[in-house]
Amino acid sequence: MVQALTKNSNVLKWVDEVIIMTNPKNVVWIDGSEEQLKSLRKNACETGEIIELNQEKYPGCYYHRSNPNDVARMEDRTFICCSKEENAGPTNNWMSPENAYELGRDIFNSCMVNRTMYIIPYSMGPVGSPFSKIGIEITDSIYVVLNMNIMTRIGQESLDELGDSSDFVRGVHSKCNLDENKRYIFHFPEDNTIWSCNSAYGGNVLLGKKCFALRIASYQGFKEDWMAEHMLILGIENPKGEVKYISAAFPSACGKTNLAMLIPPEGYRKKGYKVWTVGDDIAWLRIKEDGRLWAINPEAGFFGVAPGTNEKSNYNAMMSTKKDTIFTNVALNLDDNTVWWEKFDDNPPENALDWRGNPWNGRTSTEKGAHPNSRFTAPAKNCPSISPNWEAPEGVPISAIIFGGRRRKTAPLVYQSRDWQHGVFVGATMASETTAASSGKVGVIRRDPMAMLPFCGYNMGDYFGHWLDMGKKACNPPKIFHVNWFRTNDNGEFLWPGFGENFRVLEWIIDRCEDLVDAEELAIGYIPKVNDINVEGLNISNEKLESLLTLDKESWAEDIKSIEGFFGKFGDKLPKELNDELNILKNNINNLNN
Ligand code: OXD
Ligand code: MN
Repeated sequence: MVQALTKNSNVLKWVDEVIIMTNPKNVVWIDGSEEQLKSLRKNACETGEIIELNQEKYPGCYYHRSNPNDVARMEDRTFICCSKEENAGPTNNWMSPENAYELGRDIFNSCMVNRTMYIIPYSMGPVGSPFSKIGIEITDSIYVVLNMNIMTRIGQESLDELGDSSDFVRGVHSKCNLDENKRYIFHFPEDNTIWSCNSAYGGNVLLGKKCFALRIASYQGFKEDWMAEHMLILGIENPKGEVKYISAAFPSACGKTNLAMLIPPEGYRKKGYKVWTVGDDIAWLRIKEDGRLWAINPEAGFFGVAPGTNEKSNYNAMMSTKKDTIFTNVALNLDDNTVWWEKFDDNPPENALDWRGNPWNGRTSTEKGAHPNSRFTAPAKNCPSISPNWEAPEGVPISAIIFGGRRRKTAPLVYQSRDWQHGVFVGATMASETTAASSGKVGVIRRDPMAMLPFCGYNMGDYFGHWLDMGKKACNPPKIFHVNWFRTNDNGEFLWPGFGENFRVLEWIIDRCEDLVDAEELAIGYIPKVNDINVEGLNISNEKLESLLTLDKESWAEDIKSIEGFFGKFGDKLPKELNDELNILKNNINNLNN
């Protein structure tokens, strides 16, 4: 019998049940010690599960290739398994807990015979913070253990923090045999339980991340009066040394990691402005006695998309990956045993293996070297812009919430909601248009409320209600804004340069929060006066800036139709306040005269 790391009978009973179900050859409790991690890395290198990279250039870094059938989150295999279907709502796949447990038990049955089971205790959030929550993930994958070690705080400390409590999230993961037809990610919000089988891709198997910190936690927040959101958190320091914090929700692949690690334009840097990164993907928010919303980043690492990341587009992310990082599904340069991906630099390796492990020549091959969803798993503490407060147990106070999407025409560069209720409407109607690269069809709208469409663990109608409620409970809530970095002209060219220049928009947002700048009230909310966006040092014409801030009546009218269709799905679960806001918007747009 293996020595357990806890005497907590709730934990031990559950672990025993999983052992009986999966029947592993060995059981290993992960204590989080460097010694244990070292031996796991060695073991995984021996089996080929990971490859040690060039330790001079990439100390502590490893390379992993997943099965080509298993390279992304699978929304159609992801289920919310609560007792009543209506509580999962129209935007989630639902399965009854009975059916999901039965199906899961069938798949998990003896799936770890001849394998080692790893039991990973972990904390989402700094251990001991009043915001934090404990989870335990049982898995048969060393890759999962090593990634969880970067993305969360693993080991004995978390069990000590849990004590005798039964309040922990029970995660079971097995690669099984990576059978796509039996791949499921089941969430049981009523039981604090997650079961994931037949996948080894991060988003499906690092159960602390999307599964716990968003799907399960969003439901916990609904029950316990807090919020789990798909948001980055950053701090903006002005030359006086004052720091204001912003959290921002964007759909996947809209540049959250880039914004979280933004470097201000040179003119601002010279004056003493700085951006501090607190988190790049998830925020847990609570109301404190001061009536403000305070946020922590529950994660400890970045699980970032590699292609497109380079020293120009995101210097801080690149630096974060230079040590103790795991690279998944990128290209492997055989000359010096380092990594490469599209847009890494202008010098692709000629003697390489692509993400599938096939010989690949970056100069001549027409195929991509890295999978478009290839990833780096990097410790947050590596990031040069990491905030001194990123692990503050009390979190950071949020001044502004930003919602954003990828819209060609509809949304202006930035606008502010009239108040919290209107801001919730702005978040609830967030959307992104597909780009040619992602679907072959340009401009198809996917509505993605608060960027939580694939991550909300309960009925989104109730989720909107929870947002409205939190605004009523917080007497000093953040101001709510919407941004769109992706507006184009009639030739399809971007009007706004994006990246570090987005700081100019953040400055306007912070100034609005501090009542330092005026705005125009238009049909959709407050819009900057053209002269109030600082464009010093930026080569952009007034005409362009004006067109970034105009409203196009026709595309808003069309958007309203799409919102009506989307809201219709929620029936009487849609809070009345959101319909009221829709009616105000309709009226305002009708009265526009262009
Ligand atoms: C992510 C996502 O991986 O949102 O963060 O898909
Ligand atoms: Mn994300």
